[in-house]
Parts: sequence; C-alpha cells; structure tokens
Amino acid sequence: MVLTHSLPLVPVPASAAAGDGRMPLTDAARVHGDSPAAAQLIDAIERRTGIRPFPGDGTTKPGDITLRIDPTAAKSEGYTLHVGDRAEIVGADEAGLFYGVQTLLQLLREEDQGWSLLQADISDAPRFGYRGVMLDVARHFFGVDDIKKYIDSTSALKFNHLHLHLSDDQGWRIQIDSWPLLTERSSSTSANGDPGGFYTKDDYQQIVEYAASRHMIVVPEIDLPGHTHAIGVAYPELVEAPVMNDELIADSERLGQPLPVAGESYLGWGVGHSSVRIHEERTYDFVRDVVRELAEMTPGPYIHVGGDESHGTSQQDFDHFVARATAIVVEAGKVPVAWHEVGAAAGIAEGTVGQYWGMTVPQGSHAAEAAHFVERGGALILSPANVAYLDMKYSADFPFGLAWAGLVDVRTAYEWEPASVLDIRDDAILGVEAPLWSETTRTMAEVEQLVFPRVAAQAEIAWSPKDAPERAWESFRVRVGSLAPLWKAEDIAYHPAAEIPWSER
Ligand code: TNX
Repeated sequence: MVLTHSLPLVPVPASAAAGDGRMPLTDAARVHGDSPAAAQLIDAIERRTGIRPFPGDGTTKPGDITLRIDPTAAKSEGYTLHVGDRAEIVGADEAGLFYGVQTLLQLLREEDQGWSLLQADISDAPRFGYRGVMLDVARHFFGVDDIKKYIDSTSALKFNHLHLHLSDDQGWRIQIDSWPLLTERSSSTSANGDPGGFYTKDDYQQIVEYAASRHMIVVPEIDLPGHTHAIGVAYPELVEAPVMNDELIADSERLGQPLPVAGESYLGWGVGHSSVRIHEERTYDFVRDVVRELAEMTPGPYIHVGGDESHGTSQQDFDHFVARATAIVVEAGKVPVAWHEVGAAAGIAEGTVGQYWGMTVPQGSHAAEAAHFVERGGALILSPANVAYLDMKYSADFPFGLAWAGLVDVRTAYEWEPASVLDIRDDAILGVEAPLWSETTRTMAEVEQLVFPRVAAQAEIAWSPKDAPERAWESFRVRVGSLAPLWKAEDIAYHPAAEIPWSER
C-alpha cells in the first residue's frame, strides 16, 4: 500500500490509499446529488479554482463528482471517497457527506496543466464524537460574520462543536429577555477598553443555524460563579464586592491594568476576583432564567456553566453553588458541562460533563476533580492547556497570546494523546476541545494567526485513529503545509510557522 502521507490530508483518514494519477477538473465538471453538501462543494470549488461545476442529473461521465448517502457505508459522520476517472463520495449521513466533501477539497491541486483531484481510495470515520473549538467572545467580541467564518474554517477540519464563552468579567454577550440590563449595561466594553457588542436572539439563531448547516453544535457557556463582574455592573445585587488577591494585584500592576471596581466595567484581564452571591435565592432565579432562555435557543444537548478560577468564592460556597447550577441545567432538559474545578463538589448533577484544562501531566487536585465527573456518570472533554490552548504564544516573541501554560509550537500542539492524560476509562472521554481565549486578540485575523495551523493538530488528535502510521509529526508537518493554498483561498490568516514546509500551490 502507498503511504497515505503522500495524500495531503488533515486530519489523516482512518484508511486511505493514494492512486497513481489525477482526475482533471475542467469547466465541464458536474456535481451529482441533491444534498446541501453538493451545493457547498460547488461553491467551494469555485472559490478555490474559479471553475464552477454544474449540478448534474445523476448520469455521470469522467471528470464528474457524485455525492450520495448510504447509512451502511460507514459509521455515523463517516464516509467513503473514491477518485478514479470520476469521483464519488458516499456519506453514512449528511455529516459524513459534508466531511467527505472537505476531504475532496484537500485533494484539489493546481499544476501547470490545470486543476485536478489526486486519485485516492478512502474510508473514514471519527475517533471521538466530540470535536470542539471554543471562542471567547467575552474578553473581545466577535460579530456574526466572524463567527460564520470561524465555523467555516474549523468545520473544514471536521470539528463538530462550537463552544461560545458568552460571559466573563469584561462583558455579557447574549440577549436575555428576563434580565435586559445584562446587555443594556454590560455589553459595550471589552478587555483593554476596546469596543464590545452582544448577540441578539436573532443573531444567535443565525449562528446556530449556520453552524448546523456545517454540522456543528453550538455549546453556550455562561461562566459562574466567578468571572461574573459584568453581571454586577448590570445587577449589583447579584454579585459580591471584588475580592482582591495578591496575584491579581501583581498582574494588574505588571500589565498596567486597573483593578476591578464594583459596578463599573472591568477592562483588565485579571481573574478570580468576582463571585455571584451564593446565599441569595435571587441568584438562583437569575441562573434559572438565563439557563431557560439559553436552552430555548439551543438545539444541541449541552449548556456550559463555567466554574473555573472561582477564587473569590469559598470552597464550601462553590460546592453548594455548582450542585445547584448543574441541577438547574438538568431541569431545563440539557446536559451540564463545566470546567474541571466543578468536579471538586460532591453534589454535581449526575451526567455532568467535565472539561479538563489542566496540564498533560495533571497537577494538584486536577486529576481527582476530573475523575469525579466520571464517577457521577458523566464524561470528559480534554483541553489540556499546555498543548490544546490556542491562545498560548508559539514563541516568546509572538505578538498575540499569553504564555502561562507554556509556549506551544506546532509540534507541541500535535504531540499529545488524549487517553494518556487522565487515569480514566477510554469510553469516558467524550472528545477534545481547543479553546481560544481572546484577552490579546481584537480581530478575527489576529485570532486566526493563533488558531491556524495549531487547530489542525487538535483536529487530527480528535478525528484520526490513535495508531494510524501517519499520526506522526514528520507526516503531519508535510500534510498541514499542503493546506496553505486552501487556507489562502479561504482568506484564513494562518501563522506561517517555520516548523512547517508550506506549499506554494
Ligand atoms: C484561564 S482556562 C481561564 C480563562 C483565561 C485563560 C487564558 C479557563 C477555564 N480559565 O479565564 O482566559 O486562562 O489562557
């Protein structure tokens, strides 16, 4: 068998063999099939090549592409793809067909003779059902068009969940009808005093629908009980006075940032100073209303209630709060998701999903906190910060990003294994998520420089079989480099990291 790394694909498929030749793509090409993926393929080929294939009627000739669904072709989200004298993608379902289309687009090549598809035989399906990216729209706000672009660029790597971090100390980003002052008073600013913004319910619906059309489920997060200063700007009675800690004071001084003042917008990015009032019943009325409205806006199963870095809340109060907050999500008919600290509380709702953001070698109580979700019948999403955090700098001199979890070059982002991080059953790992925190990024182009190419490493870790021979750095770096022409055609501002041999075309 020909080594698959001769195929320029990321994530590497479960099984793939390269053919010897090319299928020319000409302006006579037709795309057969009536699934939405057919129209998406026609548009994407045109963006990339300038050639717009015609919709076909099902009678194929050489050079045509056929898309169809056959539930027996692969497991859910899987597909088979054959490129010979013509091309055929068979999806197990609509998502599988969509992913087959993404693979086909990576096989497109431009040479002196013109455009063609590399011949190949592929059979593919994901390792993990949860393949996520997270965007922090609280520290800096990103509008609907930016989010749509993020959905396009990450779903092309076969990610299927978009986690939106909708609230933090610096701003509240989602319209909640029952608590209107959240957006009226707490949405207009961002970190560093940059402008803010928020999603109306119509905006949010557009995001959810656009994501669904790219087979992505939106996971909304309201961060509680800490990271809640902005709630107090709108509703002072819900939040305690800021709790200063030594690290916050030292960091604020170093960064030249102001300290938080109760009731005023917070423009720094220090953490751990805010807490909702744990012993006021009104706090739970608030949580219940917000969760109910979010659940109404959310077709997907999950609502994320945060729980990280609540240093302004005592452990006893924290445990009490997260037990109630996770129960409120269950009452609203959704599955709670929470950062791993929440696993410290004995009484979290059964089935709560934990998101582990510790290191690949867990420190302190992190592993035990994570394991508690599994003991309570839940599962884990892995986001180890020293490899999967997209907001860590590549190198000390990189203009954007932070460095608290380490410098993360592309190789570091690539070389980790989800099943080796925590001592839990393999089937307790729901999947992998790559978060982008936006303290230092103001625009989507800045976000993209941190995200690409490292998000492609997380895509492969989440999708490809653990033991695929090509699941190795030397293969990955060549394959990811071959995506450059595709990313350029899609106007993605990837960082041209020196570790990668980037293809010209
Ligand atoms: C830690 S990760 C945080 C965020 C910051 C991030 C910056 C996590 C659950 N909390 O509040 O934005 O570090 O990397």
